[in-house]
Amino acid sequence: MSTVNAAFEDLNDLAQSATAQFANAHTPAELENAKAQFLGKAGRVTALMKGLAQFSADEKKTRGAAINQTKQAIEVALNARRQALQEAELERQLAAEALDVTLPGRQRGQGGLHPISLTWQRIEQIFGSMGFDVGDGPEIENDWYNFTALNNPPNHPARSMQDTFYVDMNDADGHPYCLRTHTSPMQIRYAVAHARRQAAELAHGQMSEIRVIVPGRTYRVDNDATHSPMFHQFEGLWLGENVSFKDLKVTYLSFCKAFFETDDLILRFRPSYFPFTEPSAEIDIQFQHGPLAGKWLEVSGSGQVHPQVVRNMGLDPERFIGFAFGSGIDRLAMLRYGVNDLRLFFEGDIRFLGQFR
Ligand code: 2NL
Repeated sequence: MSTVNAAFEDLNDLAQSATAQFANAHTPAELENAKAQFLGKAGRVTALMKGLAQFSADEKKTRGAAINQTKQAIEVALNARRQALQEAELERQLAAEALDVTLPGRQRGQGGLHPISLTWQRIEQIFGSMGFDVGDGPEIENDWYNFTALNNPPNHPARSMQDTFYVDMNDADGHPYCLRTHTSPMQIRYAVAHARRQAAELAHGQMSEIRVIVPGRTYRVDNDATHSPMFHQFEGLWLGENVSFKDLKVTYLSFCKAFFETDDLILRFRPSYFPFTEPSAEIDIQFQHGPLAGKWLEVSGSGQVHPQVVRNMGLDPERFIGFAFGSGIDRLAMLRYGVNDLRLFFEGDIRFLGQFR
């Protein structure tokens, strides 16, 4: 075997072992290390080139050409491996960053009604089923509708600035307007309108009932865990020829049973005083089962509408008799949902509000 042939076989081995080492490299860094062993300054191909110096001009030519061929073959193998690693890396990245287009999209949060609104609607629905109309009117009232028509004496403490928010503007009688402290003034307005509409019928001895509830925002100077300066009330009014406390009891008990979704409920009247009713009574209820069982809970003020108030409505108290009541919507919502701090309703925290349906 000539030296030239022996050299060619060495070169063949060299190219093969380079290709094998490149295949063993699994990262660009490993591949660069492998490359340095063959093509680097101290690499094996470089060493062969340096070794040419000892040969004659002719041999330099043939050997040099053979080494160059080998070098090119190694470079081709190197580039092929580089590309393979790049493609593998790209594949890996694509797999890692892949979007699952079958995942559900980001939904907008589903809104819902405020627990006070839900309670308000529930009250309207239940009283509606018992034949009550719904009245709605101004939150800024004058002195007549908010106090005088309701038989409040001129110096009644409820009129004081400690209890009532006043507006910096006077009505026709020279009294300041105020934020209504209850929804009764709207019931007076409703009854007055009813009395006017019915005037013709009344002249012929006919009479139709007034049966209305007025839910709405009301305002008092008060602020603690059980009182908010703005709160929600609903008042009921039923006036007719023959409406009695018996009707009040049946109406309110039926309402409570529907509202709390239970028949295991008893109701009692407790004597009280309001300027606009006589006699007057607090309404207490007691659950017979469940977490509140056995406790009397005050849920409403009530009474037979005072004859002077009936007169102030433009109606004849000798013909119109009946009852009225006033209850807190917020308080009923607290009892129904088991909420112990009124302020939660007004803080607007979505984590709290989102719990009610
Ligand atoms: C209370 C007391 C009450 C009334 C409200 C009323 C309305 C008219 C005529 C007569 Cl138009 N009365 N409303 C009657 C008794 C009690 O509310 O402390 N509620 C939370």
